[in-house]
Amino acid sequence: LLQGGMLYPRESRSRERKELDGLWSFRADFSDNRRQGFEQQWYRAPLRESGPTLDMPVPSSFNDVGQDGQLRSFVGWVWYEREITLPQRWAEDLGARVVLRIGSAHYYAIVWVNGVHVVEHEGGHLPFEADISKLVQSGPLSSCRITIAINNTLSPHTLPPGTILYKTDPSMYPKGYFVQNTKFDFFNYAGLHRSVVLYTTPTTYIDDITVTTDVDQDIGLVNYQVIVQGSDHFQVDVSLLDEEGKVVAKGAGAEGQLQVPSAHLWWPYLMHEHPAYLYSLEVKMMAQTAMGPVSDFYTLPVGIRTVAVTESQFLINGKPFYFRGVNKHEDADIRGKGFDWPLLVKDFNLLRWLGANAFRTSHYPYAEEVLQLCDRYGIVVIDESPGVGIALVESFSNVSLQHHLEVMEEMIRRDKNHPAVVMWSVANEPASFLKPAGYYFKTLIAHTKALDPSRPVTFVTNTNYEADLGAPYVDVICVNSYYSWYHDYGHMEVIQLQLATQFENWYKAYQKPMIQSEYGADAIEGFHEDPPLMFSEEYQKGLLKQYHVVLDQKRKEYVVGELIWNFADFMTNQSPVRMIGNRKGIFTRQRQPKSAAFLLRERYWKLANETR
Ligand code: BDP
Repeated sequence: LLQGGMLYPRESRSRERKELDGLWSFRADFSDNRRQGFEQQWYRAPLRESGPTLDMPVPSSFNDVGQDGQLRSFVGWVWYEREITLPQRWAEDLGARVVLRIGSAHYYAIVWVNGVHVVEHEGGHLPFEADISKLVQSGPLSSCRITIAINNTLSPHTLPPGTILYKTDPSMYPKGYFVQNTKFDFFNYAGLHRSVVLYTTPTTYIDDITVTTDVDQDIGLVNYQVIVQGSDHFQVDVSLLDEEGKVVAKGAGAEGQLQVPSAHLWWPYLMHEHPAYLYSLEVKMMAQTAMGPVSDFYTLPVGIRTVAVTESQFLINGKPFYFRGVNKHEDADIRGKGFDWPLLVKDFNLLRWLGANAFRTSHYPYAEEVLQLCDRYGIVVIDESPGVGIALVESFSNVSLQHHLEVMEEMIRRDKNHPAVVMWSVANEPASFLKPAGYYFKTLIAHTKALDPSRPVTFVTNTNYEADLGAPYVDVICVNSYYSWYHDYGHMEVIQLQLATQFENWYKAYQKPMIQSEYGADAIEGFHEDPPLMFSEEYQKGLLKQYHVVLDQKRKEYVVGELIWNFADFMTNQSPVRMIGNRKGIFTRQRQPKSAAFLLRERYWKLANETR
């Protein structure tokens, strides 16, 4: 199991935070073996001394900010560097712990500080950190140089998996020619996608907090556990504050249960007149150390709610919940997968305009700031791992499974305290009909449940119900289907029959609640054809309407949600079926509505009003 917590870096009376967003120095290693940077030790001296550098914004993907097609499709190591000046007090205060935290580096990262190797991390969507106190406190320097080498290569054992294909026919390809192949449908953007921050804590500090909640009559129960590092002799006090700042419960000790009479529950958007109620858990740690008394403070938002699954329902606070939602991507013009506040706020405004109450983080964990806004707005989340495109037998091997188990540990460690997260999705459209898939999903789902017994677990399937070897282990059946798009093209008249059959077959086999976790059609904004033709706005709308007829029948029985594919158009690899990306968005990539957005808006508000 993973060591240590991964609390979101927040300021407090005992903690400071410094963001390293902005321009970094950058170089892609175009040498034949892509290893020149290591051979010449580019981390030993400022990057500009080993050759020319580019200015690279952070956070951002590196692919789309330049005019160089070679860099856009680069596969291999890229180097980022930033020199910073630390506050003198950080360097002088031996009671301070200085931590470097990288929100996301896609895919494999190696980090040096002042030329000293401090940490490596595999996986592009989850944070990692290094305690760099010794390095910044050892010299006369109050400046430090951070070097991050990042490799975007995907192999059968990475998550998501990929393969490097060498093309060896000398009559067709130059010597050493290779391409990166993947089985997933989005562009493999890379770089520093989220903020890099430095933060401080005392040397004895709150390392992790875990909160789970329950409800007994009208009493909210908040179970908490605090992990402290740095000393065995400490005291922990916690207080729970309501939205007015009034203390409603207090506790002492590193573990316990707080009781909140007449608790305000955390409800999804439009399900209650005061949705998304958040308390604040103020944690205070006091320790006696060789250097004297030390205290640390951390405040965690807490939503009190319950989640449960029956044979045919998904319950939040005991009430049937219907996912009126979307699938998203972290994707936009120029910045690629780089975190961007204006984009994020726009997306949430669009979600609420739609009347949506949920989304799935297809197909990887999103930035923590996204989940924080979901907590605040009551947008329910199916939190998905980067297990997308698991298609080759090799990707079901023990090596791959081991890594997937670790990714679930990292993901749950980061996201466990968000009330908005109501279910884990361990994968999307794996080849779950392959023989090793049974053992793979049995182990993966059991591990996920052991890490977090409080939430249901699923994976999203497009395998036939009779062939799926992973489905027996999920709590909710999530099915993707593209009737009248990837087959029976142009024949919307078959959708109702095929969709009804899909639901009935699965339900008969498993008696578990079901979610239509993807459906949709490509439409190029401004293309109009009536009668509808594929790729027109009318076809996208028409196809959705056919799905809705059946969803309206089955949601009275056991269908508990629908998630459109996709919220917005997004970039993919180039291929003859992709016209500058995937166009199944109901919004364009620039977040302007297509006709289907208005259709969905009408539907979601109608559904919201029925269940309010
Ligand atoms: C599904 C995938 C999704 C794709 C979508 C599509 O889960 O990632 O983008 O189909 O083809 O198979 O549009």
